[in-house]
Amino acid sequence: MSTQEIKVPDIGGSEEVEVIEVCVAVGDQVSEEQSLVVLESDKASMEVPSPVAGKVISLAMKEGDSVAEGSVILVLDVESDAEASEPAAEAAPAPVPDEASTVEAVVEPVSSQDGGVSIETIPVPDIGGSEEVEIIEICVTVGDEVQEGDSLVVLESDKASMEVPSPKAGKVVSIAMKEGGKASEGVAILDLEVAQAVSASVVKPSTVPALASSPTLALASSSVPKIEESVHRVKPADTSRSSGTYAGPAVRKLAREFGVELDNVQGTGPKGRLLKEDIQAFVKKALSGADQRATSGAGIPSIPAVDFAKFGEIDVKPMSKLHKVVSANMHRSWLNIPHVTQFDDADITDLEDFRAGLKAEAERRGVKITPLPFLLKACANALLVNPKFNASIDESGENLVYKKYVHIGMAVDTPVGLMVPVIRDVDKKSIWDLAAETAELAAKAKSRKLKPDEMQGGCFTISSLGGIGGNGFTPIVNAPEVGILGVSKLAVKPVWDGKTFQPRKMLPLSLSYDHRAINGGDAGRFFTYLGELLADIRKMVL
Ligand code: CAO
Repeated sequence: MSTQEIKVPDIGGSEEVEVIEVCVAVGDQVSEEQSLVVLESDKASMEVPSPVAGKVISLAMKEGDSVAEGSVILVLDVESDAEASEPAAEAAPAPVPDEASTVEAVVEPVSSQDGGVSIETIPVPDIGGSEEVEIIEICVTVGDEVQEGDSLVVLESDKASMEVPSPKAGKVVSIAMKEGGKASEGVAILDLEVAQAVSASVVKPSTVPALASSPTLALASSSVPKIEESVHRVKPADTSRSSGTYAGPAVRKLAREFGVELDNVQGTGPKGRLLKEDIQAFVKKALSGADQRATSGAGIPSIPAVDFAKFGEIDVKPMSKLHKVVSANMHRSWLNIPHVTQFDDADITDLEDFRAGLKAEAERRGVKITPLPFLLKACANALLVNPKFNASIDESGENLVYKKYVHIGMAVDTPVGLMVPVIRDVDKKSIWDLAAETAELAAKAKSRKLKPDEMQGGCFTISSLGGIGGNGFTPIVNAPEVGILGVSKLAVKPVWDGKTFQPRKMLPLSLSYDHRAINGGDAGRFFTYLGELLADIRKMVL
């Protein structure tokens, strides 16, 4: 092992500068010119690039330290890079894989041909752009045999919790994560010993003998961890990123001057990088009051703390991350949106007869057909006819965005909290398709297998408590949508037909809407039209 101390270079005469960011961690493989730390003096911020490639074996500074020219930043093992680059020379250069297939390309050349098996590092796949998500559960232990599709870990981001399935079958040889830690796309989860046949298709036959005779492979056969570390390892994230945000020093400095949290700003530069303009726009919006986060709840007196234990036995349990996110979203929607809720009963007697008549075919097709697919279809139809409901107010608060697609969210009650998967292009799908898709998405939500993109892009939401009970409720609009339909439990009620009371199957509906985007007349028309469609579903095909 040959080591090299990397020191703070000439920093333009500044005596003491502050370390504002350490861009690498022990174990990272860094390339030449990759930023190691960000320093900041009174006059400037600067990134210190690595003069050589190598592996970080120790760090000599931490954020907040005051350092000067010549201070040791870190120690690099400069040989480990050479080891790594040998087999990697054959690999596709994929710094941070975007997809599982890319990951295979990174893993490809390091398959050890030992005893007909290879060791493969399984990285965190695309998790919808979330960074630094919490590892809430490790589902396997070393020695476990896993099948393709078996859950390896459960991750929980601000938006969702998700299980990461194994892309292939194999035996767990080591686990690189621990519960409570953080993970991002591309970070190693664990190492799998997989049958050689699996990798045979990705390792070029000509590559294998060459590797087998190389000194590096000799090491691989006797020391698997060394090999995976030097070759399987996924390159660390962009060095200008900390806490999930890409930004250069000048942008960070500007943000600090304004007291702006970088994580709250949406980057518009390449790869979502934050630009000075993004910080300026954020500050401008906050000052003008257009940023809802800055104004929500202002002036609302807080609820006083109560010592509940004074009144009897209690049990305090932390809310799941999902619960906290849902709770914050509800609060934000409730505070920001002037809600109005209208109520009506839809006569679905004929729809219910029709649905009952589909029972045999539903059984044949293996799907359960509840009123929900009909409600989705009727809402899609009503959204197309009443485009004000298929719109959002944009972030400036000055424009309405009308959507030409009809994606509808469906509230699903799960053991860990409320989730809202989104069914795309509802207007283009058949009742059978919708029945199958709602069942599939509800099952995925309940087993925490929804992907973040399956919960995005909704135009309108249906919250159906019909299977549970109740005769009415006031749903909260799922911002930035402007409408939500609450569905309660069907009841047979006497309805006057002009001569006599008839027993009719009446479905209690409640429609909440954002009164900034929709006025009562719009809502009345939407609701009446929806009721007519449900009363006579033949109208949906007109
Ligand atoms: N009135 C009477 N019965 C109804 C009904 C209604 N409005 N809607 C559904 N049902 C019946 C179904 O036909 C089914 O009957 P069978 O078991 O006899 O076939 C039963 O109730 C259960 O239906 P389901 O709930 O399994 O299926 P669904 O398609 O109606 O709903 C889903 C699916 C995912 C929306 C539902 O399971 C769910 O999670 N609902 C809760 C949504 C929620 O929490 N909303 C509140 C959000 S705000 O906190």
